[in-house]
Amino acid sequence: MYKTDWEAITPVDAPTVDISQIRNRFPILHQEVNGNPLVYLDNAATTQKPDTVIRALNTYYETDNANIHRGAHALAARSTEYYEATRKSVQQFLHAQEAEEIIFTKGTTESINLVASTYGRTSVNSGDEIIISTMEHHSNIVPWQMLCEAKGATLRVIPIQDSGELLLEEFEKLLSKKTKLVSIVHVSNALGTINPVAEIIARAHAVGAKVLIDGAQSTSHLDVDVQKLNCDFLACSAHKLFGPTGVGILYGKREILEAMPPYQGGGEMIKEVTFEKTTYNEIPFKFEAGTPNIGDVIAFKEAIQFINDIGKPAIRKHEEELLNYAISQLSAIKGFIPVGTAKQRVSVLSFLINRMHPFDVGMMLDAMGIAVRTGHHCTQPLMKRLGLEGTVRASFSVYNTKSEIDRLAESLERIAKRKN
Ligand code: C6P
Repeated sequence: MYKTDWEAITPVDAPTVDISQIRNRFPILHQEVNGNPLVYLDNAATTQKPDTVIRALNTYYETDNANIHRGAHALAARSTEYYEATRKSVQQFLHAQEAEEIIFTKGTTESINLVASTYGRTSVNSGDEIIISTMEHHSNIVPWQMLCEAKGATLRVIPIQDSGELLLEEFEKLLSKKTKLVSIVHVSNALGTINPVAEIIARAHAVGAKVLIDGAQSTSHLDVDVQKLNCDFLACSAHKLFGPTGVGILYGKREILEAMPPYQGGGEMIKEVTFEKTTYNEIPFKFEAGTPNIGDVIAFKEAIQFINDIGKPAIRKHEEELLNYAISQLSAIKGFIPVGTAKQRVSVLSFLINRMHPFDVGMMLDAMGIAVRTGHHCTQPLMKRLGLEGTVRASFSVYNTKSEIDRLAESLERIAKRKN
């Protein structure tokens, strides 16, 4: 039997968040859209940024801007110090053993592609198998398809139940000595399902496979501990963690990263270059060719600080209250059809209204000042499995309130009645 993952359990004694203090930190939330106060419920797409992140980005360009790891001047030294301080913060945030195991990329997508084109290039061969699941984001499908095509390997897919939960017995059947890698989403962006990744990792390791966790949606809601999970790789994006866009994280175990070939060639990733031969830098620099996104990485540290100041348990408790409240309020609407009803989920709610086209519902909500995402959410194979073109998705973050959910419910009630 698969255990419930430790990280999915809400700490009952978590403190209550000070919601007005938190909202005051987000300038963007205090505006009107289409004549109504903005209700931002598209947090799974990207979260808004607190004042400290915005200020840090400004301060960097006003006072510190310089290239890192090379200049012989004060600004370069300062920029390097701040950039590396963010790496240390990310290490602590993910509970990684060493800061060198944290590589900066431009997002989850690039982190997964990095593993596919480096680890994949040397470790996946003809006849090997890679396992993903039906609920993957396109970022965790296409790189593996491309790799399998290039190498003559096979992509296997774990099926799901109608509730949006993995069929774990089927996963067991897919595992074999041929399995080279299991690449699995921790939390579904389309349905909110929390997958039991600790167990999946243990089963995959038992057949000698490595495991990559797509943590794009889990790191913002759960306390993800890469050492406890024992994953080999984890990918996530700063912009879903109250940080800037254009910054991604790849965590990898030291010995695996050291054995992998570099990703891109260029400056920074080298030790010595001659026309005959180039030797490569140590990790993490081996994987960070060229001038990185310095200012945004530096500002990301403030986003982690924001999360740490509130505390993951308090965030999780608040978001669970919002999810439960939203389920109870929206379920009362005639014509509300939930999509995805997993027992373990984060504050993401996918639904349909009266079989209306999701885009039409999204446009009507927008006219009322409510921001949601509609469509296939970059999970077309999942939508196909569910027999849908897409859904309406409301995703809640720590700055959302029950009164915003009331606004959503009232608006959906009006939309549902209009079409009845
Ligand atoms: N999902 C959503 O609205 P990037 O774009 O590289 O930061 O993240 C890609 C990605 C990978 N995996 C999962 C599970 C994700 O949710 C995402 C991004 C956004 O659901 C934009 S499509």
